[in-house]
Amino acid sequence: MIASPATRPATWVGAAVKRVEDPRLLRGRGRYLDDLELPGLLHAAFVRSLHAHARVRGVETALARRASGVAAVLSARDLPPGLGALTPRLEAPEFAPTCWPVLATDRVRFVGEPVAVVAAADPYRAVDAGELVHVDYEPLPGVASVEAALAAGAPALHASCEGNVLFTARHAQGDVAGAFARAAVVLRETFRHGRCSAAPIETRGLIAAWDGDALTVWSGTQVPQILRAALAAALGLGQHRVRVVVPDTGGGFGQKMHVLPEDLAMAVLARVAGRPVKWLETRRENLAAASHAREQRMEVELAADAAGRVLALRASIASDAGAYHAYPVTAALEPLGSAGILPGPYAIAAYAYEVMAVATCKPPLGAYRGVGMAMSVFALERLLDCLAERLGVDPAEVRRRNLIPPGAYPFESAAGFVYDSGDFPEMLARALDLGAYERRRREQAAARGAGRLIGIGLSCYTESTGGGSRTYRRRGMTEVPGPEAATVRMEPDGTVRCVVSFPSQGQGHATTVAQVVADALGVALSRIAVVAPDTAVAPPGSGTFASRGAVVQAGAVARAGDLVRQRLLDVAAALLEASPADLVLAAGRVGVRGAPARALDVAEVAHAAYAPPAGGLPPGATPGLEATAYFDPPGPAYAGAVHMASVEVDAETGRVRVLSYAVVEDCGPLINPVIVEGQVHGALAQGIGEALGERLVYDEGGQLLTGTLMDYAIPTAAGLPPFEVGHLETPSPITPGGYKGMGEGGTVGAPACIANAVADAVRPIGVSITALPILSETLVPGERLPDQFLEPWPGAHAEGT
Ligand code: MCN
Ligand code: SMO
Repeated sequence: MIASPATRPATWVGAAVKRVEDPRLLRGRGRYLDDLELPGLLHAAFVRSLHAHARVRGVETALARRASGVAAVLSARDLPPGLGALTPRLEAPEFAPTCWPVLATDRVRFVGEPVAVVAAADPYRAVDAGELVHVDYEPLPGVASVEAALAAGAPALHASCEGNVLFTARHAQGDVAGAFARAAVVLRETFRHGRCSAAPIETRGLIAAWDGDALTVWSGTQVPQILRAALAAALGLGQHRVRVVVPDTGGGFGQKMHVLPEDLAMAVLARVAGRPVKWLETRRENLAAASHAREQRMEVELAADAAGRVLALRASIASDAGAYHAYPVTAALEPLGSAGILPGPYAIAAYAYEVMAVATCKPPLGAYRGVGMAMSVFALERLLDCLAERLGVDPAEVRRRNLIPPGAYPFESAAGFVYDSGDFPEMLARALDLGAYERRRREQAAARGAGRLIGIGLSCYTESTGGGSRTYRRRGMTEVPGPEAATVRMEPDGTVRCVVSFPSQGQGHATTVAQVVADALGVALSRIAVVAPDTAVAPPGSGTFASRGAVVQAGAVARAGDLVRQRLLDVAAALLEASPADLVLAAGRVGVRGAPARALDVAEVAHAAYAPPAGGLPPGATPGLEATAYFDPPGPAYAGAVHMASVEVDAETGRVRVLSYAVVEDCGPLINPVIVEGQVHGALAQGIGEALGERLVYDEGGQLLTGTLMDYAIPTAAGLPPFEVGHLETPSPITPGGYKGMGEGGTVGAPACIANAVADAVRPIGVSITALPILSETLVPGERLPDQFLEPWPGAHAEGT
């Protein structure tokens, strides 16, 4: 049942409250970046590299400067001499930094890299003038793939990194060699994942405006404080002179947690133009030049005993990381994330991995929902199905034999991570039940008899969520702070304003934050406004990523709420002539326990807190009802889920139709079940898209062939099955309220689940699945299969500039 915000459930946390942001957003009254207007606003367009790899011999901007309506044109030589470049760091022994200039200086390393930028009176004139910028390129041999980048004699992309290797790391735990020596079954497979894009519906963009020496930017960033710090550092300004305002945002999905060269270039452009400037990425720019995700090769070996118990894993992982480290996550993010989570929710004693991030002439890999994890869940869950087949046991049974028993937590994985909580055997049982596994297996057998290719897939995963400073320092990340913060103020009329350090890109924080505050202050949701982050008023934090919102809400927001509650009770105690310990605060009223007549509306108490009564405030109390609290999430807390899907593959065309999808997830207690289910649905849609269609394809010249949403196939609601979602709540013992994150979960588990279902469907016709996305043409035997992954492009790109 959905409660309307006007009626108060027993507690707000846990109630299936409708999202308070939706009436505004669904009626088209949201204010996104492109809705913002400023007096004298100019519009920017970037001139981008046409080449995958080239020397830049010169950039001629004179013609563009003279074009109609043009206010400013910048190339690298017009940038202030001291302007910093983007050089994210990682404190790790085998990390080679890259320096990504704000506008290309002497070299470009991928198609789409920013070379110059124009500010003009409208976006069309900006683009037209951009075409008048002449860039003199000397094409160089490109580096199209990990194989090409590592080959002897490959062109070196950065002087700072030998052999194009940006990062390596390795780990070994337990008796890996012994386990492989005594194993009854050893499986080996190489899995691949293509490139994909977070493809938020609202592309990236930014407005920059100067007032004297102070810069304000509006951006749908996930990380306002990190963006502010990067702008301040690059421009040599104090952080107090840089303000980042986050308007309504139409999705980020990880892509908006990066600071990219355009962000810095815009600040300089507005300064030079002497007027505010807006830049909004086109879809083509977003697909071609914003961060990409996933592209990886993973070789995995699995050792198991005769009963199908996995004894050990060995993995070798190579990410095709693109041309530069993305700020602030670096190219270590994807391969290290994959390696760390590979053992999943299974009791596997021994594990060794080596990882590598390799520079190629493509946009940098960055964060995308399910980062790192989606790939390793795909690899391990595919191998478990292969193990089941080899031993002739049911795939569900193989998982049952390996899942961590609920009594074994805290459990140290063979990757060295401590999982805090979970009950995967129970989750598996519930998912099989919810997805009607037994019945669907019977139906599958009957359908196969009739020649239909029906398959059932499972995936189980555990997911690292809610990290704080310890998590990021352990990984060597220096630019991600860790803590979050919230300021809660009860206004003189008893309404509440809450400002948080972490923005929402669609996760519904205005609702879930308000639910937490409502419980702390005993007032209805309708009295609470959660204000979008603006670094001028929001306390410093880190940002929204790594599914840390729920953990942080319970930490920072509830703490600030409790501090205000304490002040409120102190003032009420003075007014009611009672001890604070004898007061009850609920349903917007403060009363004396056992004396129902002696009660005040919180508005009366709040008024007194700001306009002290004749008798004054209680001794020691100061006016006002406001508190700021900081919270460093203790995480990671390990959430998880079990997915079950059934699919049908068309034997003639290879087209895959997803017939059913069931998920049982565990993010601890739910703050808001409506929001959690919405998050699961959205994440599943992205995961299914990742499995079945989304693929950035490059040609031999390093040109992107899939630069529109006609070619880059994101899923639509019409192509998706109904989703059934169940919950198991094993509270985390390490987070406030026991919450664990879940915003990425569906995307972590869906590619593997769909891959297993498709593999199960096409097994009778001898097709195996080892690569994502799964292309229909690879499912039809006898067809010549297209090369799913790039061959290195041969050399200098012949086309003129
Ligand atoms: N929640 C809850 N109870 C829990 C756990 C979560 O009610 N036990 C709620 C939270 O309060 C929050 C939502 O579910 O409103 C997601 O919470 P959480 O898992 O903590 O994730 P974050 O809020 O930190 O959001 C980040 C996460 C990530 S990393 C990506 S990527 C992603 C995602 O959220 N990007 C999104 N979901 C997205 N959804 C939308 N619409 N747009 C994006 O860009
Ligand atoms: S990819 Mo999510 O922003 O961690």
